[in-house]
Amino acid sequence: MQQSRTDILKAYRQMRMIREFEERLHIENRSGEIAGFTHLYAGQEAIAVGICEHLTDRDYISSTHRGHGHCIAKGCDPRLMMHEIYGRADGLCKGRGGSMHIADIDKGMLGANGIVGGGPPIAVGAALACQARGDGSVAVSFGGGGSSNQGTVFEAMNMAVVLKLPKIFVFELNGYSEHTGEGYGIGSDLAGRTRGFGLPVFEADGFDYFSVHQAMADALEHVRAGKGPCALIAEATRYFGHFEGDPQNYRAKDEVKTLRETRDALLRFRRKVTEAKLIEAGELDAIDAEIAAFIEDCVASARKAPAPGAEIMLSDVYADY
Ligand SMILES: Cc1ncc(C[n+]2csc(CCOP(=O)(O)OP(=O)(O)O)c2C)c(N)n1
Repeated sequence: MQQSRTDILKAYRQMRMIREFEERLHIENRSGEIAGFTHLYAGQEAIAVGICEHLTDRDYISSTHRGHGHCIAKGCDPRLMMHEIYGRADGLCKGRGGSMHIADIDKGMLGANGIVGGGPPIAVGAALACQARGDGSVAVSFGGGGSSNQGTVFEAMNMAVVLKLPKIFVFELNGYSEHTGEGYGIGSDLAGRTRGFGLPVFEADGFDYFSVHQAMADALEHVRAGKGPCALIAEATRYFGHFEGDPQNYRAKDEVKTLRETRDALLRFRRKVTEAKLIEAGELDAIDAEIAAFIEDCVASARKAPAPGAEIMLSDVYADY
């Protein structure tokens, strides 16, 4: 653990923010006030935060349908995200994107994406821009195990290798793709498959922030040395259904309960930093309480905020140059 106290507290705050955001949305979804599908990221926090803690606004990420955690980790404002998910006019994307299409270009967050495998080609374009700028910036795509079966991802991996781009392909293996076990749906060893495309692979324990943080440091060293793209593969879990409302009949009884009790990323982080006497438990408790109150307030303000009027239907349809 070579990170400073400030870095460690920031990482914990980010992971707690994601967890609280998602746990609360899980409850709020039942109110019927949130339109569209919601896919929650709780359980995978260590991956988004372990990776994005290395990035600045000059670096880019592309995300997935399960994008809230990536957005928060990359610096999007959680209050504006909450307003967006409620479809409000003052949401991060003016209420037009909702859960699955949150983007914030100023933060280098190129967008969540309802198309499985849609993010990697976009991030390859961003990596080309990074390469042209030559300032050490990089592009990262996040994707689930299911996305690794998509032709778009194969093409993106090949293009990144051909152009030797500063691009990191992150695969988060949370056990399932919709309702199909990844062990069944991914027909070959993913690391081997990725290497077959010419990408070195860095592997991490996705339940452990420090493991992901180290793997990302190694991945960045590789791409910033001009050696071309690489992949980062991390195993994790999701605590909720594929989407909100998924009855999850395909999961073993008590599967999630056991994972929460034995492998939870936040509990593990807490244990590590308190046992190493880097941080006191009380400091983490204070962050938990502060974030709980903050999310409560975000939900309250989102519920009150006005919806966009019909006039916005015709604006922002085409880009102005
Ligand atoms: C091109 C395309 N095919 C199918 C779907 C339907 N779909 C939505 S999410 C999903 C599973 C994605 O699984 P994975 O990539 O492992 O991500 P996870 O949901 O586990 O985070 C599928 C098949 C889609 N949105 N886009």
